[in-house]
Amino acid sequence: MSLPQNGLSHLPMIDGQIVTIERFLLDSQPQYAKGDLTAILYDMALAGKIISAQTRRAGLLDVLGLAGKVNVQGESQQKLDLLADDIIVRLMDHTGRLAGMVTEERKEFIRIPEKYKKGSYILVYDPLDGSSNIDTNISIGTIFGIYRVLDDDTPGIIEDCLQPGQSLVAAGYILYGTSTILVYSAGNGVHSFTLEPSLGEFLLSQENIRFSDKPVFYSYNHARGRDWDKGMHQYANWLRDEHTPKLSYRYIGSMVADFHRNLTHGGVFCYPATPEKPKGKIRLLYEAAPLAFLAEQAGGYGSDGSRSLLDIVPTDIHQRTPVFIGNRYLVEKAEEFLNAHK
Ligand code: AFP
Repeated sequence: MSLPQNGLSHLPMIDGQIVTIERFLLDSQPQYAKGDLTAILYDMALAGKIISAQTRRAGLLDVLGLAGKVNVQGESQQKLDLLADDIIVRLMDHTGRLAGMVTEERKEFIRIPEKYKKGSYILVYDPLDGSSNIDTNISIGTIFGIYRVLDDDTPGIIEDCLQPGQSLVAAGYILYGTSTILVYSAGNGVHSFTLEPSLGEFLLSQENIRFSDKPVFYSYNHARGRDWDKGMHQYANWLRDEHTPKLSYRYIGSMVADFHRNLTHGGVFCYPATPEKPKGKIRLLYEAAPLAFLAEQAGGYGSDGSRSLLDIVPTDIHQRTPVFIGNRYLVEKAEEFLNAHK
């Protein structure tokens, strides 16, 4: 990103040009495309703006704290989770571009109401990842993935969502941190946009993001270490004691924020299996697979410890998976340690 000198230094620019997300998406659209995918991505940017505005005011409005409900994962739903979920459904269900949705916050596959046209895409999302951090003003984010339906002529069905990450046509996240950033890939590199709050516009801030080949960070919940198997212990020891140059340890507890930091500086995020949680904690469809898609697009890799996260064919829309994601060689090293102690 070049630094302009003419009083516009608060605006992200690429080679001196200010590029809005709308312009970037339209320019990136293949000539043969109808524009539906572009429109869904643009709608997600709008959802991100609305959710960002709500999170920024969360301390002022009555939206902090628990909503008194428990979601399908058995976790307490925060008010902001429900609000973010509602915003996305209200923005998306009537556009004629989707055939259905899956969200962390609802047990069932969301069908498009019959009164609206059915589209050719499926949206899967976690409206607010890291929501247990909301009350303490820590970064949280929306993660999403977009699939094509299996059959354009039938109404959206649950099987449309049970596709492996390899079939994702696009994925991304919106991180509500010190600034609001949208990161996405439609299979042609990973690009990030920063929300300029006074304009309400996402402006291109980085094109073709790649994992640094000199990673800096590793991230996992160390407190879960007493439950790890030998392979994970040895991998954690290797990260701490043997990797050169020395890595730093950082763990936020919002995977999307941990992922973003590691994408920016290089590193690895792990949420391994334990006897108590043999499938780990992270959800495959709307957390792990979209981030693994982005990782691969940025030259990295996402694994469940023995195979690519993108190769797993979901059997349940809310299934969980162990996650190792980040720089390819760090993730492959995890696979090596875990497989040696199976
Ligand atoms: P919440 O959305 O319930 O806060 O969970 C966040 C998350 O799925 C992921 O974003 C974190 O990395 C992970 O859980 C944190 O879990 P631990 O508290 O077990 O480390």
